[in-house]
Amino acid sequence: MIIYGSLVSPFVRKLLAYLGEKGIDFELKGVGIGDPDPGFRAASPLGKMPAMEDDGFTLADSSAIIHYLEAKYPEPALIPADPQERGRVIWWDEFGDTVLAACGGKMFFNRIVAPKFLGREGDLAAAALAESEELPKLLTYLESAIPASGFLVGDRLTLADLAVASPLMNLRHCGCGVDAAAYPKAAAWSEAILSRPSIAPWIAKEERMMARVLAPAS
Ligand SMILES: N[C@@H](CCC(=O)N[C@@H](CS)C(=O)NCC(=O)O)C(=O)O
Repeated sequence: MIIYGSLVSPFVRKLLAYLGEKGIDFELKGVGIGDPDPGFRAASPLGKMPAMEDDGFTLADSSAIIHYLEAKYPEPALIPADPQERGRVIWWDEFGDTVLAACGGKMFFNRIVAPKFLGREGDLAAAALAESEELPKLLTYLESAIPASGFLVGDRLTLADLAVASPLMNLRHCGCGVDAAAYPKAAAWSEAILSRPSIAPWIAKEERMMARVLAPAS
């Protein structure tokens, strides 16, 4: 199976963590925004990452790919069968992919991707507004919703944990990771999820890449 994407995308990171937790073998083919790679373009009709090619079957969108893989490889289940738990997992996946990734994306894109990867100025006012107005509301909600189990749904890891922790990594790249003084439960939970062996080696690689990208020009 080939996964197309970049390590710094929250959607790609979520999928890589999922693949690691499931123990599914894959090859990561690195692509950037607007990449002309023919395999990527064939797998992703809108040119967005991640995309997948599995024995000739192509699919884009992190959640679509994960639902496909969950049906193909049911164990260990990361999308529970219990109706209420399943509903909650989909809620958190949606929360991570839409509001949280969009908020983090305003900071990550405008402060890092635009100037460092695309060679143009980002909208710094939009980034500042997202940090001061949007993010506190989302982290306050997350802080209030983390159960004593240490997992967002039930008493074990699910897609919910991967989907919400992944965009928080992009905030960390911007120097505004979860503040442990203000959000102690969210900070401890996200640290635990992002340290799991399924994703920690990818994060170490991405941090090395970001250190190079953000290093002052000599
Ligand atoms: N809902 C999609 C979102 C994918 C997405 O927006 N990926 C971004 C990178 S983080 C992208 O490829 N953007 C390029 C573009 O919009 O042209 C998913 O979960 O995979």
